[in-house]
Amino acid sequence: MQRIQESELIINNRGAVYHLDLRPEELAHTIITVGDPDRVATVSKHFDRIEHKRSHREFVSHTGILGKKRLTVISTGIGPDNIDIVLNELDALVNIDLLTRTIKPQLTQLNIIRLGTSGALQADIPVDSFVVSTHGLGIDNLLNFYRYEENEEEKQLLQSFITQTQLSQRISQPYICGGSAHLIKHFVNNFHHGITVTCPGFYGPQGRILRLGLSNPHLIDRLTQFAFGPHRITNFEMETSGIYGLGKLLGHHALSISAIVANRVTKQFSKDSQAAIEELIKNALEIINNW
Ligand code: R1P
Ligand code: URA
Repeated sequence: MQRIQESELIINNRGAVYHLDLRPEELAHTIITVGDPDRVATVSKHFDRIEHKRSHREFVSHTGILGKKRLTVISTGIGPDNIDIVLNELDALVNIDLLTRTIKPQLTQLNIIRLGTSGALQADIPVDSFVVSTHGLGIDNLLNFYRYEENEEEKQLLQSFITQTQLSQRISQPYICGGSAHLIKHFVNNFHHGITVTCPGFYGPQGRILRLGLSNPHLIDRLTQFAFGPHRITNFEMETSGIYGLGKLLGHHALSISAIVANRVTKQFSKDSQAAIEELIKNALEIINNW
Protein backbone atom coordinates (compact mmCIF):
# COMPACT_ATOMS: atom_id res chain seq x y z
CA MET A 1 0.00 0.00 0.00
CA GLN A 2 1.39 3.42 -1.04
CA ARG A 3 2.50 5.54 1.95
CA ILE A 4 1.37 9.19 1.77
CA GLN A 5 4.43 11.30 2.55
CA GLU A 6 4.75 13.85 5.40
CA SER A 7 4.77 16.82 2.98
CA GLU A 8 1.53 15.69 1.27
CA LEU A 9 -0.64 15.12 4.35
CA ILE A 10 0.48 17.21 7.31
CA ILE A 11 -0.24 15.78 10.75
CA ASN A 12 0.58 17.88 13.81
CA ASN A 13 2.11 16.64 17.06
CA ARG A 14 -1.37 16.05 18.53
CA GLY A 15 -1.88 13.47 15.78
CA ALA A 16 -4.42 15.80 14.15
CA VAL A 17 -4.77 16.89 10.51
CA TYR A 18 -2.93 20.20 10.21
CA HIS A 19 -5.46 22.85 9.17
CA LEU A 20 -8.53 21.52 10.96
CA ASP A 21 -6.54 20.40 14.03
CA LEU A 22 -8.89 17.42 14.38
CA ARG A 23 -8.12 13.80 15.25
CA PRO A 24 -10.25 11.01 13.79
CA GLU A 25 -12.14 10.35 17.04
CA GLU A 26 -13.02 14.08 17.32
CA LEU A 27 -15.08 14.00 14.10
CA ALA A 28 -18.67 12.79 13.68
CA HIS A 29 -19.79 11.25 10.38
CA THR A 30 -22.55 13.80 9.83
CA ILE A 31 -20.93 17.20 9.42
CA ILE A 32 -22.43 20.67 9.13
CA THR A 33 -20.20 23.26 7.48
CA VAL A 34 -20.71 26.98 7.99
CA GLY A 35 -18.66 29.86 6.61
CA ASP A 36 -18.52 32.04 9.71
CA PRO A 37 -16.52 30.72 12.72
CA ASP A 38 -19.02 32.47 15.03
CA ARG A 39 -21.83 30.44 13.46
CA VAL A 40 -20.39 27.20 14.89
CA ALA A 41 -21.69 28.02 18.38
CA THR A 42 -25.01 29.12 16.90
CA VAL A 43 -25.38 25.54 15.66
CA SER A 44 -23.87 23.69 18.62
CA LYS A 45 -26.00 25.56 21.18
CA HIS A 46 -28.78 23.22 20.00
CA PHE A 47 -26.70 20.08 20.83
CA ASP A 48 -27.58 18.12 23.99
CA ARG A 49 -23.89 18.01 24.81
CA ILE A 50 -20.56 18.98 23.24
CA GLU A 51 -17.70 16.43 23.34
CA HIS A 52 -14.90 18.26 21.54
CA LYS A 53 -14.12 21.89 20.68
CA ARG A 54 -11.16 22.71 18.42
CA SER A 55 -10.02 25.92 16.81
CA HIS A 56 -7.20 26.62 14.35
CA ARG A 57 -7.16 29.67 12.06
CA GLU A 58 -10.67 29.96 10.52
CA PHE A 59 -11.49 26.31 11.23
CA VAL A 60 -13.52 26.14 14.45
CA SER A 61 -15.22 22.83 15.17
CA HIS A 62 -17.62 21.48 17.81
CA THR A 63 -18.54 17.79 17.94
CA GLY A 64 -21.44 16.65 20.05
CA ILE A 65 -24.73 14.82 20.38
CA LEU A 66 -28.15 15.97 19.23
CA GLY A 67 -30.87 13.45 20.05
CA LYS A 68 -29.60 10.13 18.73
CA LYS A 69 -27.15 11.75 16.30
CA ARG A 70 -23.47 12.56 16.68
CA LEU A 71 -22.72 15.72 14.72
CA THR A 72 -19.71 17.90 13.97
CA VAL A 73 -20.19 21.53 13.02
CA ILE A 74 -17.13 23.16 11.44
CA SER A 75 -16.42 26.58 9.97
CA THR A 76 -14.76 26.72 6.58
CA GLY A 77 -14.14 30.45 6.34
CA ILE A 78 -14.97 32.03 3.00
CA GLY A 79 -14.36 30.61 -0.45
CA PRO A 80 -13.46 27.60 -2.60
CA ASP A 81 -9.76 27.52 -1.63
CA ASN A 82 -10.81 26.76 1.95
CA ILE A 83 -13.19 24.08 0.70
CA ASP A 84 -10.25 22.27 -0.91
CA ILE A 85 -8.62 22.10 2.54
CA VAL A 86 -11.75 21.21 4.50
CA LEU A 87 -13.04 18.46 2.19
CA ASN A 88 -9.62 16.80 1.79
CA GLU A 89 -8.87 16.87 5.51
CA LEU A 90 -12.36 15.65 6.52
CA ASP A 91 -11.93 12.75 4.10
CA ALA A 92 -8.42 12.01 5.37
CA LEU A 93 -9.78 11.79 8.92
CA VAL A 94 -12.03 8.86 8.00
CA ASN A 95 -10.40 7.27 4.97
CA ILE A 96 -6.66 7.50 5.61
CA ASP A 97 -4.97 5.68 8.48
CA LEU A 98 -3.01 8.59 9.99
CA LEU A 99 -0.51 6.26 11.69
CA THR A 100 0.47 4.16 8.66
CA ARG A 101 -0.35 7.01 6.22
CA THR A 102 -2.14 4.62 3.92
CA ILE A 103 -5.64 4.64 2.43
CA LYS A 104 -7.96 2.40 4.44
CA PRO A 105 -9.27 -0.65 2.58
CA GLN A 106 -12.81 0.05 3.85
CA LEU A 107 -13.98 3.59 3.01
CA THR A 108 -16.41 5.64 5.14
CA GLN A 109 -19.07 7.82 3.59
CA LEU A 110 -19.73 11.15 5.33
CA ASN A 111 -22.85 13.32 5.22
CA ILE A 112 -21.67 16.90 4.63
CA ILE A 113 -24.27 19.66 4.85
CA ARG A 114 -23.43 23.33 4.25
CA LEU A 115 -25.66 25.85 6.06
CA GLY A 116 -24.65 29.18 4.57
CA THR A 117 -25.85 32.52 3.29
CA SER A 118 -26.37 33.49 -0.33
CA GLY A 119 -27.64 36.06 -2.83
CA ALA A 120 -30.81 35.23 -4.81
CA LEU A 121 -30.82 35.60 -8.60
CA GLN A 122 -34.60 35.35 -9.09
CA ALA A 123 -37.16 38.00 -8.12
CA ASP A 124 -39.49 35.33 -6.70
CA ILE A 125 -36.92 34.05 -4.19
CA PRO A 126 -37.23 36.62 -1.41
CA VAL A 127 -34.71 37.54 1.27
CA ASP A 128 -34.99 35.36 4.39
CA SER A 129 -36.12 32.32 2.35
CA PHE A 130 -34.11 29.10 2.05
CA VAL A 131 -32.62 27.49 -1.07
CA VAL A 132 -31.49 23.87 -1.46
CA SER A 133 -28.86 23.57 -4.19
CA THR A 134 -29.83 20.88 -6.70
CA HIS A 135 -26.46 21.53 -8.39
CA GLY A 136 -23.35 23.55 -7.72
CA LEU A 137 -22.15 25.30 -10.88
CA GLY A 138 -18.59 26.44 -10.33
CA ILE A 139 -16.99 29.45 -12.01
CA ASP A 140 -14.36 29.27 -9.26
CA ASN A 141 -11.88 26.89 -10.96
CA LEU A 142 -11.39 24.49 -8.00
CA LEU A 143 -12.57 21.24 -9.62
CA ASN A 144 -10.49 21.96 -12.73
CA PHE A 145 -7.45 20.90 -10.69
CA TYR A 146 -8.88 17.38 -10.21
CA ARG A 147 -9.75 14.60 -12.65
CA TYR A 148 -13.47 15.24 -12.70
CA GLU A 149 -16.05 14.46 -15.36
CA GLU A 150 -19.70 15.48 -15.38
CA ASN A 151 -22.43 12.88 -16.02
CA GLU A 152 -24.52 13.16 -19.22
CA GLU A 153 -27.23 15.42 -17.76
CA GLU A 154 -24.61 17.64 -16.15
CA LYS A 155 -22.69 17.88 -19.44
CA GLN A 156 -25.82 19.08 -21.25
CA LEU A 157 -26.62 21.61 -18.53
CA LEU A 158 -23.06 22.91 -18.64
CA GLN A 159 -22.98 23.19 -22.43
CA SER A 160 -26.22 25.11 -22.36
CA PHE A 161 -24.84 27.39 -19.59
CA ILE A 162 -21.73 28.16 -21.65
CA THR A 163 -23.77 28.89 -24.78
CA GLN A 164 -26.44 30.98 -23.07
CA THR A 165 -24.28 33.05 -20.72
CA GLN A 166 -21.36 33.72 -23.10
CA LEU A 167 -19.09 34.58 -20.16
CA SER A 168 -15.74 35.96 -21.24
CA GLN A 169 -12.98 33.51 -22.13
CA ARG A 170 -10.89 35.04 -19.36
CA ILE A 171 -13.07 33.34 -16.77
CA SER A 172 -12.10 29.73 -15.97
CA GLN A 173 -13.88 26.76 -17.55
CA PRO A 174 -17.12 26.28 -15.57
CA TYR A 175 -18.05 22.89 -14.10
CA ILE A 176 -21.21 21.48 -12.57
CA CYS A 177 -22.02 18.79 -10.01
CA GLY A 178 -25.34 17.62 -8.60
CA GLY A 179 -26.02 17.47 -4.86
CA SER A 180 -26.76 14.20 -3.06
CA ALA A 181 -30.29 13.04 -3.97
CA HIS A 182 -30.10 10.95 -0.78
CA LEU A 183 -29.92 14.17 1.31
CA ILE A 184 -31.93 16.55 -0.91
CA LYS A 185 -35.09 14.42 -0.53
CA HIS A 186 -35.34 15.36 3.17
CA PHE A 187 -35.52 19.10 2.43
CA VAL A 188 -38.72 19.70 0.50
CA ASN A 189 -41.35 21.82 2.30
CA ASN A 190 -40.32 25.44 2.94
CA PHE A 191 -37.25 25.16 0.69
CA HIS A 192 -36.76 26.55 -2.82
CA HIS A 193 -34.67 24.29 -5.06
CA GLY A 194 -32.34 25.31 -7.88
CA ILE A 195 -28.86 25.60 -9.32
CA THR A 196 -26.38 27.51 -7.19
CA VAL A 197 -23.49 29.27 -8.91
CA THR A 198 -20.26 29.32 -6.89
CA CYS A 199 -18.04 32.36 -7.41
CA PRO A 200 -14.40 32.96 -6.48
CA GLY A 201 -15.22 36.34 -4.89
CA PHE A 202 -18.03 38.49 -3.47
CA TYR A 203 -17.67 41.70 -5.50
CA GLY A 204 -16.57 41.49 -9.18
CA PRO A 205 -17.20 37.72 -9.41
CA GLN A 206 -20.79 38.34 -8.21
CA GLY A 207 -21.33 41.37 -10.45
CA ARG A 208 -21.02 43.98 -7.69
CA ILE A 209 -19.68 47.33 -8.85
CA LEU A 210 -18.06 49.63 -6.32
CA ARG A 211 -15.12 51.47 -8.00
CA LEU A 212 -13.98 48.92 -10.59
CA GLY A 213 -15.30 48.07 -14.04
CA LEU A 214 -16.27 44.43 -14.69
CA SER A 215 -15.24 42.13 -17.54
CA ASN A 216 -18.78 40.65 -17.57
CA PRO A 217 -21.11 43.59 -16.85
CA HIS A 218 -24.19 41.48 -17.72
CA LEU A 219 -23.34 38.61 -15.38
CA ILE A 220 -26.43 38.90 -13.14
CA ASP A 221 -28.90 39.12 -16.07
CA ARG A 222 -27.29 36.19 -17.87
CA LEU A 223 -27.42 34.00 -14.76
CA THR A 224 -31.01 35.03 -13.98
CA GLN A 225 -32.17 34.33 -17.55
CA PHE A 226 -30.46 30.94 -17.89
CA ALA A 227 -32.93 28.08 -18.39
CA PHE A 228 -32.48 24.42 -19.25
CA GLY A 229 -35.71 22.38 -19.12
CA PRO A 230 -37.00 22.68 -15.54
CA HIS A 231 -33.64 23.98 -14.27
CA ARG A 232 -32.83 27.60 -13.45
CA ILE A 233 -30.18 29.38 -11.42
CA THR A 234 -31.62 30.42 -8.06
CA ASN A 235 -28.65 31.91 -6.21
CA PHE A 236 -24.91 32.35 -5.87
CA GLU A 237 -22.37 32.12 -3.11
CA MET A 238 -18.78 30.90 -2.65
CA GLU A 239 -18.52 27.23 -1.56
CA THR A 240 -21.23 24.92 -2.93
CA SER A 241 -19.70 23.64 -6.20
CA GLY A 242 -16.43 22.71 -4.45
CA ILE A 243 -18.30 20.85 -1.70
CA TYR A 244 -20.42 19.02 -4.29
CA GLY A 245 -17.55 18.22 -6.66
CA LEU A 246 -15.01 17.10 -4.07
CA GLY A 247 -17.77 15.38 -2.06
CA LYS A 248 -18.72 13.30 -5.10
CA LEU A 249 -15.11 12.50 -6.09
CA LEU A 250 -14.32 11.38 -2.54
CA GLY A 251 -17.55 9.35 -2.26
CA HIS A 252 -19.47 11.40 0.31
CA HIS A 253 -23.05 12.70 0.43
CA ALA A 254 -23.04 16.49 0.11
CA LEU A 255 -25.79 19.07 0.38
CA SER A 256 -25.76 22.86 0.45
CA ILE A 257 -28.61 24.96 1.85
CA SER A 258 -28.56 28.74 1.93
CA ALA A 259 -30.47 31.42 3.76
CA ILE A 260 -31.04 34.19 1.21
CA VAL A 261 -29.72 37.43 2.69
CA ALA A 262 -29.59 39.52 -0.53
CA ASN A 263 -31.77 39.57 -3.61
CA ARG A 264 -29.72 40.85 -6.55
CA VAL A 265 -32.73 41.32 -8.82
CA THR A 266 -35.02 43.23 -6.45
CA LYS A 267 -31.94 44.82 -4.80
CA GLN A 268 -33.06 44.01 -1.27
CA PHE A 269 -31.00 42.95 1.73
CA SER A 270 -32.41 41.09 4.74
CA LYS A 271 -33.43 43.34 7.64
CA ASP A 272 -32.17 40.64 10.03
CA SER A 273 -29.82 38.20 8.33
CA GLN A 274 -28.77 36.67 11.67
CA ALA A 275 -32.41 35.72 12.38
CA ALA A 276 -32.70 34.18 8.89
CA ILE A 277 -29.63 31.96 9.33
CA GLU A 278 -30.73 30.99 12.86
CA GLU A 279 -34.11 29.94 11.46
CA LEU A 280 -32.38 27.86 8.76
CA ILE A 281 -30.18 26.18 11.40
CA LYS A 282 -33.23 25.33 13.57
CA ASN A 283 -35.14 23.89 10.60
CA ALA A 284 -32.17 21.92 9.25
CA LEU A 285 -31.21 20.43 12.64
CA GLU A 286 -34.78 19.27 13.20
CA ILE A 287 -34.76 17.49 9.82
CA ILE A 288 -31.28 15.99 10.34
CA ASN A 289 -32.24 14.78 13.81
CA ASN A 290 -35.32 12.99 12.46
CA TRP A 291 -34.17 11.44 9.20
C1 R1P B 1 -19.70 35.88 1.77
O1 R1P B 1 -20.22 36.89 2.56
C2 R1P B 1 -19.82 34.52 2.41
O2 R1P B 1 -21.20 34.24 2.70
C3 R1P B 1 -21.62 33.04 2.08
C4 R1P B 1 -20.65 32.90 0.93
O3 R1P B 1 -20.64 31.61 0.40
C5 R1P B 1 -19.35 33.39 1.50
O4 R1P B 1 -18.70 32.41 2.27
O5 R1P B 1 -21.65 31.91 2.91
P1 R1P B 1 -21.40 31.87 4.51
O6 R1P B 1 -22.38 32.82 5.12
O7 R1P B 1 -21.64 30.47 4.92
O8 R1P B 1 -19.97 32.29 4.74
N1 URA C 1 -23.08 35.49 0.25
C1 URA C 1 -22.63 35.69 -1.02
O1 URA C 1 -21.65 35.07 -1.44
N2 URA C 1 -23.29 36.58 -1.78
C2 URA C 1 -24.34 37.28 -1.34
O2 URA C 1 -24.88 38.11 -2.08
C3 URA C 1 -24.79 37.06 -0.02
C4 URA C 1 -24.13 36.15 0.75
